[in-house]
Amino acid sequence: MLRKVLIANRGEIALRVVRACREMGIASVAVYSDADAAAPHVREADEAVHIGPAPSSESYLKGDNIIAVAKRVGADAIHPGYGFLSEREWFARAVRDAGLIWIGPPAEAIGATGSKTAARQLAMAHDVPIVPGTTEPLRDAAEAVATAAKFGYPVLLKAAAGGGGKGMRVVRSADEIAGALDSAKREALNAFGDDAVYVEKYIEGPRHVEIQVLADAHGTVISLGERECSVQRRHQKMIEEAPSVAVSPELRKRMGDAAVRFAKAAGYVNAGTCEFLLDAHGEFYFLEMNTRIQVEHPVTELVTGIDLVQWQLRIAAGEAITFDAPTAPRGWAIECRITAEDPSNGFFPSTGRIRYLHVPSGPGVRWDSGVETGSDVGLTYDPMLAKLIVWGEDRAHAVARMHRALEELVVDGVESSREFHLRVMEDDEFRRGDIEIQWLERRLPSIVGAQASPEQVRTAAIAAALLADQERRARAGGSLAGAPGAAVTPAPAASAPVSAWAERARREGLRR
Ligand code: MV4
Repeated sequence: MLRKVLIANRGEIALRVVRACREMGIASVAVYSDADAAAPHVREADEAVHIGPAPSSESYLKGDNIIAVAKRVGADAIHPGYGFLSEREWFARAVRDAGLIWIGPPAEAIGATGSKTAARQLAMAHDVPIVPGTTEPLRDAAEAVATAAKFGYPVLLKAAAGGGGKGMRVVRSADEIAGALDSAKREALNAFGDDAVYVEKYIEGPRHVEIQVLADAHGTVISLGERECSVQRRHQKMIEEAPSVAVSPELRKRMGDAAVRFAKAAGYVNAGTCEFLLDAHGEFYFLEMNTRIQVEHPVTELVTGIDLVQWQLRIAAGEAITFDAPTAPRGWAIECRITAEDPSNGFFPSTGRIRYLHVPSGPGVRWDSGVETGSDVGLTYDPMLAKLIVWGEDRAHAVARMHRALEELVVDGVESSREFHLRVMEDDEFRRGDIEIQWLERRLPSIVGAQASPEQVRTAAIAAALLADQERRARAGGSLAGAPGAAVTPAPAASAPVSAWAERARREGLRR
């Protein structure tokens, strides 16, 4: 077994790994930037090492330094979490070359799945269905026009090195194709340093359904079933669940078998996820493999009873998978990503100190978070404050439980997505499971514009009256201002600097 694990990450996932280590009697080592000196993941780990200033390029992304720290503290393995260095082939290789155990797939498997065109070829060769289209980059616009004609409009131009929707263009007719190809290539070159673009048939209104796999180093690969991740906005998932209302036991078996075939073909070891589109006719298409533990892994843990992070550690240590793949999910799990964003203001990032945090609890509730009362929320890292995850006997029970848990949650000091998530739990279409990847964008106006509750109207009226009173007192000067020296409250500054948008845009590509 492993003795000491260095966690090359921060926030909730770092804490998640600390917890897995502690339950297994493995020592944990946190690393932290200036911004995270007081963070819970640092306090909870057995040891913590400062690795640099706040920007991740100078701390959490400095792979060579992190490896040096691991050697110095006598760690025998590195867990990368998600984001940051987790899917960098060079880092997985460097960790191994340094004589350390990499808690993730072999560098070769990251390489084999990294390019979309290569992954499509691998899928095709192993009977894993892919979206109709090419598996080679386009040479020029003429070839794009000819290919699109073959598959029929609309088509989607995609960056071969792509991810997160960058370098992607929907094309609905031949006269749009040359312009779309140019801009897709430019965007791909900018984002990935590679302008290769290929063509797929555009699937309208699919669901995003992914399969969790677990593979050991002895050739055993199992599927742990699906997660439904369709509730997303601009490629950021907001709500995930397991199982999916759209997946029957028979479809689960076929998708699971396809994911296992792909993982085997890629030489995959450890926890990984195969992403699929599932169309309205029940046809599924492999998109890509995510070669890391994912943000949404807890919903799978709750319906399978399997601790995925502990199995990541066991598999990295060479242990074999000793149990059979679960035949069916047990009950229903839903995860809400609670972010420091203001949904009523275009999800504008919110910053400040968390003055008070009340964490939901009670039956079937799990809270995975890297913040607490007193934490400062800035723009340097991802805006996710916490994952609120619930388990219920069935979907309706899980939705009711999530609603109850969200009502218990108090986040004071920064704006949060709590209200937004409450309104989604109340939404008729969501409650029917009637969702697909464009659902949230389409439904957002009615969700964020939802009628305020009588309680909210009352609170707002009281707040307005208090403010008006305060302003009257301020205008009247000292004589009306109550206690001597009572501060004249200045007009609140714009809630966040405009540069928050630039910061967000910069970060968008890093977030998963
Ligand atoms: C697609 C698609 C429709 N048709 N491919 C977006 C990111 C990348 N991972 C794949 N993506 C898509 N590929 C075809 N042929 C629609 C999307 C897509 C999407 C997929 C999963 C989750 C959210 C999405 C949001 C917009 C578009």
